[in-house]
Amino acid sequence: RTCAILGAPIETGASQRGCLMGPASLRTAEIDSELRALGWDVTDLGDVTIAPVAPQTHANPALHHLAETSAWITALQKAAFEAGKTCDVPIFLGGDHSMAAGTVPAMARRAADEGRPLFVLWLDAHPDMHTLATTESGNLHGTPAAYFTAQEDCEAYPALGHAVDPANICMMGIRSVDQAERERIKKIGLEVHDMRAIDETGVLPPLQAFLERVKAANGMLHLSFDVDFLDPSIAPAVGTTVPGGATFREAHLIMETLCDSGLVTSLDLVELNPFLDERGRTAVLLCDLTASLFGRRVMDRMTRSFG
Ligand code: DIR
Ligand code: MN
Ligand code: MN
Ligand code: MN
Repeated sequence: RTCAILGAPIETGASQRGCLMGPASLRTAEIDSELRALGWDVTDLGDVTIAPVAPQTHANPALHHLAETSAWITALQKAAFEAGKTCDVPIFLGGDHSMAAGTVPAMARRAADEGRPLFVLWLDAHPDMHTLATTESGNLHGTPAAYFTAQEDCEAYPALGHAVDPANICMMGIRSVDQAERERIKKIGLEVHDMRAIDETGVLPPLQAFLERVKAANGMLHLSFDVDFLDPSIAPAVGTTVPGGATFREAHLIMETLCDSGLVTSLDLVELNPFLDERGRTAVLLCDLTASLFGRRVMDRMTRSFG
């Protein structure tokens, strides 16, 4: 089976700089050779770039870097769609989470071309469900899920070709939600398994129920993995750490279960900020989690340790 790696060095959506280095850091952690060792045919497509853009104003004066982020979204919708044509499973290396406003609609288009629905598993501390009108921080990495589900007040972004049905989204690990996001989640009936729910049931029951739905619908499945899904004690290299995140084994168990399902058809690895890391440990952990998703088993190889 084949996968392609596409770097998305975008950091204009985040509150602090550094995500630009995410793709380089994941390559330094040898994400490609780890996947090749598991039998995958891996092509590295390099990094997406954008041309310089003029600033753009908006009715919400809090917004940061709207024009630049929009340019990234346009470039990524195209590049991610092209990447998806070249392989079974494209892997998008971020970059802050605003890149999902490019990759997810691209994967929705890819699924539509096959006459299949796209499902999205969103692993994150945050639902990223702000519109351009409701974000108070103005950090656009808080907006991609509202954009690709075609919520209102995202008109200043590039036109959305292929939306995702909110009924096809499952969010897990959520533990930091703003009031406007809470109201929107309720209004559209989004499936959110917050950390309290994970504490109570573990990760498997909600994950398996979701995978059953994907399978029954013959869906394609995009995994959008935000580093801050993980507990900061194991994944410090992210600008928006929130205490009480997923443990090492919860995260690996999700990846192993997804691997067994055979349902994942694309992947975002987002919000890695190597500037905040301890000796590359977060990049290495992300590579090891990706390896679990692509077939590595506990008994086959020890994961790399840091201490
Ligand atoms: C917060 C934080 N909801 C905001 N969002 C983050 O700024 O809109 N998303 N960190 O990843
Ligand atoms: Mn800024
Ligand atoms: Mn996020
Ligand atoms: Mn987050």
